[in-house]
Amino acid sequence: MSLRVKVVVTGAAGQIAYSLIPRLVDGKTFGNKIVDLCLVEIPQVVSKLEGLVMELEDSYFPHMGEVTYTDNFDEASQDADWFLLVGSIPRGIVYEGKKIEERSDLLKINGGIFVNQGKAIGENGKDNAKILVVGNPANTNALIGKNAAGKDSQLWMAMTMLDASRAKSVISKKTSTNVSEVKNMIIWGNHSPTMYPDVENAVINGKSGTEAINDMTWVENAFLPAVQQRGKSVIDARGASSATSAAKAALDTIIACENTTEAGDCFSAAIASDGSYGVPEGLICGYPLMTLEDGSVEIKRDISLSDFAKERFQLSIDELSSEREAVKHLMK
Ligand code: NAX
Repeated sequence: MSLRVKVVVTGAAGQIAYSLIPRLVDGKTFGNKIVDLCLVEIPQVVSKLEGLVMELEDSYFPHMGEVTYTDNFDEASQDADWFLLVGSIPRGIVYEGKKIEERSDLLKINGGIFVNQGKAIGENGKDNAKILVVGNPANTNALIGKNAAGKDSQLWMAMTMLDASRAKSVISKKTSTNVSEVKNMIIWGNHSPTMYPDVENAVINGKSGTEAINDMTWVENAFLPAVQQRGKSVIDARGASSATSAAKAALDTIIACENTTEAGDCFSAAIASDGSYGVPEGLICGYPLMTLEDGSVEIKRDISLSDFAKERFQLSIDELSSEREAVKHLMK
């Protein structure tokens, strides 16, 4: 196994990245490996990264290798093992004279970015590179990027770990358990308010979620809205979107991919459907995943869904299909 890992982070001057980047080199996320960082920003702000690099140097990180920054993604992507695609144009900003409010506008603008980044990753990234898309709309950005990369040996994921961690937190409060006792927490579908966090298949203190919670009224009226709308609640309270929790979720996704998943557990991320659970092939859909001993990441296939769960999951699948339709001009 290689003792060095090269990680590319886009959106490196943004708020998630500020919390994320130092923890990539703290010796916990990648264990003993030396981590080379390549930080990417748009030309308008790339010079700010000089300050971040100074802070990294000043922070005493024995596992930190070479650190570079650039606005040239092609250059950054050379031989990289991991890509954390955090950068994207957020909703609410004025872009080329127009305020970006609609998800469809967001899809259009960010879609273009992910075509170019995907192409570069396919051409220059390692054959077994792993790509985690954080920038929204994450699932469809990953779909566009994966399509442009055209290399099936690379693993494209969209982040749903934050949704899973939020769900674990709500369940732990309801059942007075530590968050670490909530396992097999699955987020089905899209990283959007249609996602379906699955209480029934969670394992809480060793018991099935259905048995431990035994209150579908609470699931429907309290739990689902709390998890699905948590991003908005954070924005309302903080005046800015989730940053430190999003960074932690990205780190947890890397750790989940780098280590074998324990029996009876799974982790959440969205990957390309192979038709599993009735999802149209190719959609980047939230699934229960496992990392096997050989390091490959697989969909866990033995989960059964109640009629209630199937109905909710279908809403998210339909949304993913309509997003794919909206960006089909960006796909080969
Ligand atoms: P910020 O606006 O603080 O930072 C984004 C950074 O990306 C900016 O510095 C911008 O210059 C840069 N950028 C834009 N286009 C780029 C490109 N083509 N190449 C490189 N850099 C580029 O946003 P932040 O709060 O850090 O959030 C980043 C993204 O994460 C947003 O799209 C946000 O919606 C998304 N989120 C996703 C979450 C998830 O669970 N998947 C949760 C948190 C967050 O909402």
